[in-house]
Amino acid sequence: MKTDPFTPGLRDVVDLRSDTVTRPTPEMYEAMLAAPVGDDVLGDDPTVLELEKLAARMLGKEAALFAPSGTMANQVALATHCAPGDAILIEEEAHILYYEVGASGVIAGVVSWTLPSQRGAMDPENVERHILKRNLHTPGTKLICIENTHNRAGGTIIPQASMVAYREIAQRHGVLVHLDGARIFNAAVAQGISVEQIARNADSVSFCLSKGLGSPVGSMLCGSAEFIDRARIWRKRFGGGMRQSGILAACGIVSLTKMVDRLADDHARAKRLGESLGKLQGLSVAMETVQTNMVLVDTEQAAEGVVSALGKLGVWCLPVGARQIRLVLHADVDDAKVDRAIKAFQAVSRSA
Ligand code: TLP
Repeated sequence: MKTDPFTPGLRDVVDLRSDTVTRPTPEMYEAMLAAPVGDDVLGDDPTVLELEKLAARMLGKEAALFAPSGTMANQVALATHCAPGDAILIEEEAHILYYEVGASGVIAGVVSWTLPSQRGAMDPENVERHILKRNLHTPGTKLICIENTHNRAGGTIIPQASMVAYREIAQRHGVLVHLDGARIFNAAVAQGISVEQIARNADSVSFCLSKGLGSPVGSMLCGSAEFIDRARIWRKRFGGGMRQSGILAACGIVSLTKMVDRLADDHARAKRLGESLGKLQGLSVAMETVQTNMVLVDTEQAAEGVVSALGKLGVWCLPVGARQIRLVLHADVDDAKVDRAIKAFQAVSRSA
């Protein structure tokens, strides 16, 4: 059986564009081959059911739903919790706002009330101040959205004290909390706590199997059994009901049972990479933001030019601002590739 998932010639590329780029592990290929499957829309794919049970148990929720993407899991959550015209409170650079092409307005029809943050963490007092009671004039706040770790802040962790504060505020005002926990396992591993300790502060949690956990496709939405029953209808409405999706869920089970602890390696490599790059001419790295598997590199030169020069040296990354580049560590980037990335940055910074 052929299990090399790399396009010929591209195995040696140092791909730091995202942790979404990981190829399936040999164990995932074996799991796919061996997976019993059924029809998940009809509710009888045993591998999907097993994955959903496992995810719910790990997150400390009653139930879970397998979704094709993190975007769909988030948007299904919004549509399930909210009615059109409801307000959500959300951090101003959240993925739900920045990278989901306006879906919250188009699909759930919610009004997004945005708040500033410090490294992704909104000030709880400010959150409380902005909860609106619905009246003739204003939309009512239905949901507080949190992102942990926070992507655009550089993979930063939302402090547990803030997570607890958001939950308490929500309970006081009768609103709900949705956590975009695409990288909740990075947050847990970096803090040495369980995902359940983070997830208990939210009514619903989405997380991705296809990022640091290495699956080719898939995300989970977790919450109460009643919430997941309603979310399943929304997933169907989105066209997200899949059939023999046990093939994909089999990889998700490998992700949750075998790929969690290794996230610590990505975090250590991110620190090493950030420290080395911060010393180079024309580059700087705010190391206090390097908390998990991402490094935001500030460049004196236009980021686009630096990214294209690195690309010619076989190091791929993405600009996230006019003078900022994001590097993401993951299972397909080992120590040797980190060394190659550092060398490529050295070469580019010398020639600038
Ligand atoms: N993030 C991707 C891009 O969309 C930016 C990346 O490369 O980081 N929540 C968060 C916090 C995310 O970072 C992402 C993906 C998602 C949701 C959406 O997941 P997918 O890509 O599966 O829809």
